[in-house]
Amino acid sequence: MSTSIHQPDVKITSEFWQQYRQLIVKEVLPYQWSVMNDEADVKITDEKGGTNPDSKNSHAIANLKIAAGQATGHHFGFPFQDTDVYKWLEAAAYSFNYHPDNNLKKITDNLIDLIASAQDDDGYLVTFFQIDAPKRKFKRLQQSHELYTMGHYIEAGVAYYQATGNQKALTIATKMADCIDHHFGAEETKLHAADGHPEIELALAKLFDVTNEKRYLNLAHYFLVNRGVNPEFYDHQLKADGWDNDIIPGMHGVTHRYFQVDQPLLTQADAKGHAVRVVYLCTGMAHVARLTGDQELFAACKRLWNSIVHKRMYVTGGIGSTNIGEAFTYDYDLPNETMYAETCASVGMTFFAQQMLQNEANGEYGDIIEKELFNGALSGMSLDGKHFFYVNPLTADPQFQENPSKSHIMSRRQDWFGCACCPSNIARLISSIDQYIYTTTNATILSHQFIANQATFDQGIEIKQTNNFPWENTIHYDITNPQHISKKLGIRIPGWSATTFTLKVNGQPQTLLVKNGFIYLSITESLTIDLTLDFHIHELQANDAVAEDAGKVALQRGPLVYCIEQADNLQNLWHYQLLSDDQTTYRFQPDLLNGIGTLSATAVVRKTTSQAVLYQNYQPTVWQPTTLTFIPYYAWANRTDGQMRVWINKANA
Ligand code: FUB
Ligand code: ZN
Repeated sequence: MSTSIHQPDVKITSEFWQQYRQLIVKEVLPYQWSVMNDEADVKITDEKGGTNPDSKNSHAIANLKIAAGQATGHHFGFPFQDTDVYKWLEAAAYSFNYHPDNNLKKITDNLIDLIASAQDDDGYLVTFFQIDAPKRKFKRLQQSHELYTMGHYIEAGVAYYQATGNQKALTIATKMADCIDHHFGAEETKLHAADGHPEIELALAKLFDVTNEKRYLNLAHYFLVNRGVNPEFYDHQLKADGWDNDIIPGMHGVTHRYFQVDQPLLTQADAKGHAVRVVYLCTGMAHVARLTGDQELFAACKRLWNSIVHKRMYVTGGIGSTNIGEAFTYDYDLPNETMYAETCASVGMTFFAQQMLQNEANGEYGDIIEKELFNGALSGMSLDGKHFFYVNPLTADPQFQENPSKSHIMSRRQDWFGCACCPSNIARLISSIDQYIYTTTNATILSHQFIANQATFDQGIEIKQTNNFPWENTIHYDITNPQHISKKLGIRIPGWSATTFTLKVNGQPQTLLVKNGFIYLSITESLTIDLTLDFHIHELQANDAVAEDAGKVALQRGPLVYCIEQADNLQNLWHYQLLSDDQTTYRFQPDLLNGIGTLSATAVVRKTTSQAVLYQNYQPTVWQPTTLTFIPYYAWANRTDGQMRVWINKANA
């Protein structure tokens, strides 16, 4: 069995990410805390379009106070409302690693006390059931989110304990895990199933990492290998609890496939059902596979990885092709107007990729971390840190609000959601980004993200990485290894730069073979490395099987996928067409959208006729020359409301 991976101490120096990490501590955390305490003047939006019935309050902290006996009343919100608080707490914990803050720490210490008071003596803590349905605990696992909710606390508790040493935070987590272990497992007297929403698996693996308590790892393993073995389990429970006596209205009718229980997880070939569930499940599975050495589990991870990344992922890293069930559909079905691409799904995909990389050195996992960090996940939050996307579309139009099958695609980020899973998820990812740059084993350090930093590893090895990524393509490393420890450094050569890069070691040009997406160098002696990546503007086309993108291209420079917005391009965006031999230039604009690199492309725009009729006889199109301005996808919807597109018509494409 392999032991847990020792994380280096990483200080982020990247200007791009420092801006975001300061935003987390200055705006995001205070804002989200005030929302969860019902102190912010916000509009709460239904993530599917429309308005939440209680459009002012989250009640997430109020629910904990009621469960703790510090207030009275009923539970409000989804049965997993507590998780908003836990993910926020986890984000705050990570922020202490780079921005210690006594005032925030008082708040979070008090929050730990509140959570401890809300926890039942046996370790159970899900405020919905404690307050309003104590007799139904663990009786409706298909939709109860009980293990999902406690799993999120366990993640937060581990992070908080690691950041602050607060023992109580960890004890709450171990009591929860003990409670779950008491009720679930292979023994006759226990429940033989896991939560409808995976999460507990990855949480128990993290808890094992910090406690070394084997029961937690065994339980996580049990949940994984047992998933889908008895698909009828949920149906039996639903019948016993009252078939349509739903906690989440209508959920009893949802298919097994949605929950990834229609067949044993270990035999599932395609990513199916609810996208966030799949990637949380895979994150736990990859972590447990590494910890246990279970190759069957790892093979299942790889199958699902390939299904997602090679057949079911948007060019931005978004996943989930339909809003019905927030789900995967079928291979190459990547509609741009009715898609989902939930922020949580991109965040979860980053978790999955990180775990895969800890199993094996393959640059593709690093490529996906990068794709999500700079595109699909990052677009979930506005530049002011107070507005969030639930859905991250590739085509948007304010008019979609008038069409119920598209109204989930918003062209403005929202203050908050009735189901507010995404805001704190993106917060915890950004505040922990230092954990996504290196992966270490005894013999090798993998440097897989080009996020400028200073890192200290075991035995005094230090790596200083300087760059102006994602805007500039030169990456400089200063490596010191004072004890001459025998070590290799693997540097990821991104897929978008695979054929064109140059490398110098101590100023001398080198030619190294790329092995599974990495080049390897010995760093037993201190040295400098200069890597220059390919920052040509790539025009990407989708696989022929993607009907939606036929005749279109998407632009990418370095890790950034670009889009066009009406703020820069005034006509309806479907009227633009890139020339077959378009010339595209790049310019950094320090005063635009906190400083971004824009692209200008030679294009044509359709000369529209003022048609009085809906249809008329065909007339050849008259094209007028124009320039199309592109901005990085993550920065869209931060100016005036309007249309946005990633895939652009291309002449002769
Ligand atoms: O079910 C809990 C969370 O709510 C999911 O992870 C999100 O997709 C949203 O459905
Ligand atoms: Zn979400």
